[in-house]
Amino acid sequence: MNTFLKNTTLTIAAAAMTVAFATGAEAREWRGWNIHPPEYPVSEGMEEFARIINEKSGGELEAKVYHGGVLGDQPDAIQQVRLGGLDWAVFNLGPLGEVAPEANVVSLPFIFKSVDAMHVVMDGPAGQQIADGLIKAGLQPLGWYDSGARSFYNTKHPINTPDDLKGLKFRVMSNDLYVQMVAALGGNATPMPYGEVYQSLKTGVIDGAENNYPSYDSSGHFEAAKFYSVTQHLILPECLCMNKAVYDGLSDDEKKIVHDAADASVTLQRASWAARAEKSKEKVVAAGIEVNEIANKDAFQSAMQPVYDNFIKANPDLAGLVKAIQDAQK
Ligand code: GTR
Repeated sequence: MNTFLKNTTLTIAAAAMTVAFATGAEAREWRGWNIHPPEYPVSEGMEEFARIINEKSGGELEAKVYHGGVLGDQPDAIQQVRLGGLDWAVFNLGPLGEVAPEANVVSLPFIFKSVDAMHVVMDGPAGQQIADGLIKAGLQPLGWYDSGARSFYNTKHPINTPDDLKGLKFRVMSNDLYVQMVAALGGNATPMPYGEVYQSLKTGVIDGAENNYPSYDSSGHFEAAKFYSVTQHLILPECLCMNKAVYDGLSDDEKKIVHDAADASVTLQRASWAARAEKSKEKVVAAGIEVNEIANKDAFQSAMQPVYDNFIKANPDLAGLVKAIQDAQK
């Protein structure tokens, strides 16, 4: 057995033991990973999830959230929750695409026409297929959180056409699709942990990045990169999920508590997201950020054809899912 498989097997065995422990008399703390600071819609949703679980289980289950990425960066945390080193988290579907090809479909740029369309798709059969892919990867999805639309920002100039990306280096999340996406637009991309972006913008290691308004605001990136161009190339949901072995070890009553808590946290997170998106936009504009809307995104969209073609070539079995998502929005 190679070392990775051996370690994986050992970690899965350890996870199974902790399941037995969790279902026993003593409560075990479920360690929850969160990349965001406490004052953020994802964080509020996670706190609500933990609060309801702790309350409804009468102390039998104890979910806890560690904010601010203190338990590691996102790609590492995904592996930890898969293997049982951590119990639960909210992950962006972007980096999740690296472990579940089905989840990668939402990282095809411009696949969703709007946040509302994304909700409809994720709540239907396509969302179920994506959830099944995550389950195969050892993650039990419990609900989809909002994270709006991502747009490019940089330290140099507004982006109005793909040509404006030329010569600029952008940080992207850990997913090869994003490297291809930026290359297809004529720029350079480098995957980098979220926590390193601020400093890298300040020191000129990168010229830009891409994100929604709340993250652009809370990360302080707006202080370093003042040109925000509303490309809205990615609308990525986020997944409230837990280690599958821990979930499978729960009784039916406990599963019900977990799902009720997840549903309530999704409702709270989405409402909080909508309010925060407005507030963050106002805040960065008041801080002197130059925002430019892009009325016609055709040039950006048509440049994405090779990204779609490569994806289908590498994942022919997912062509149907891509088409189903497109058809559901016609
Ligand atoms: C945020 C997202 C995080 C993380 C971050 C990033 O919008 O909520 O989970 O993915 O973007 O760019 O790394």
